[in-house]
Amino acid sequence: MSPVAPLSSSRLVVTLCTYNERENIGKLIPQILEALPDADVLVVDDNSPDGTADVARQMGAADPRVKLLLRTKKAGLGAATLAGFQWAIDQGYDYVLNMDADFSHHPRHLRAIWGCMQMADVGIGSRYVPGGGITGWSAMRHFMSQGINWYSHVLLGAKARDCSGSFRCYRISKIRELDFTKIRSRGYAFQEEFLYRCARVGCRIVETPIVFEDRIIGQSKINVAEIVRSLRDLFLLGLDGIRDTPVTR
Ligand SMILES: Nc1nc2c(ncn2[C@@H]2O[C@H](COP(=O)(O)OP(=O)(O)OP(=O)(O)O)[C@@H](O)[C@H]2O)c(=O)[nH]1
Ligand SMILES: [Mg+2]
Repeated sequence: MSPVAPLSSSRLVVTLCTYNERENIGKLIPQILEALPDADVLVVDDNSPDGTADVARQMGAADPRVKLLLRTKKAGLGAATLAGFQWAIDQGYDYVLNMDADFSHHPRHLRAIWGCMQMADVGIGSRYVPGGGITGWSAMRHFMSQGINWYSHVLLGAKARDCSGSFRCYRISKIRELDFTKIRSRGYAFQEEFLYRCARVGCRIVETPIVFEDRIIGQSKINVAEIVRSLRDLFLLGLDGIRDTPVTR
C-alpha cells in the first residue's frame, strides 16, 4: 500500500450523530477540537427533546468550527450518519470521521484513526485487533457483537475485524463512488452495509485499536425494535451479497 498525499485536518469534518446527548457534547466537542484543532465538527441531531441542538448552536456561535445539521425527527442512526456524509460531500470536505457522541468512542483515539488515512480510504477504530477492546458490556452485548461480525465475515466476505463499529474515517473521493440511494439500512446495520459497499468499490481499509467504553451519561438508543430491524437489514444484505446483484430500495 503506497502512502498518499500528506494529511491536512483542515479538510476534515468529524460527524457526531446525536439523540439526547446534550450533556455529552458539551464535554466531547472541546476534546475533539483539542485532538484535531484544524478539523470542523458537525452535530447531526434528530431534533432531540433534551435540546442537544441548542447546545451545538451555542457552541457554533462561539467557535465557527462547530456546525449543526438539524433534522426534523428521529429517523435512525444510519439515516443520520448518511445525512452527515452527504453534508460533508456537499460542503467540499476531503475526509469525514464519524464517532458516537457518548464517549464510547474516546477522543484520545482520534489521531490514530486520522493517521490511518495516510494509507487508507477507510480508517477503522477497531475493538477487535490486538490492543483493542471493550469495557463495561454484558455477556449478551459481547455475544451479539461477535455474532454480527461473524455474519459479516462469512456472508458478506468482510475482511476487517470490526465491521459493526461506527468510529471510522472515510476518504470522501472514495465514498462518492457509492450510490447512496441504494443503501437500505436506516438503523444500526448501516455500519456493516456501508463497509460492505466501501469494500465493493475497492476501498483500502485499515484498522487501528480502540478501547470502546460503555457510556456513563445518557441512555442507549438500542432497543428490541432496533435489534430486529438491524437483523432484518443484515439478512437482506446477506442475500444481496450471495446474489451479488445491485440492491433495490
Ligand atoms: N441523529 C441520530 N442519532 C442517533 C440516533 N440513534 C442513536 N443516535 C446516536 O448515535 C450514537 C450511538 O448511539 P447509542 O445509543 O449510544 O448506541 P450504541 O453506542 O451503539 O449503544 P450503547 O453502547 O448502548 O450506547 C449516539 O451518539 C446517539 O446519540 C438517531 O436515530 N438519530
Ligand atoms: Mg453508545
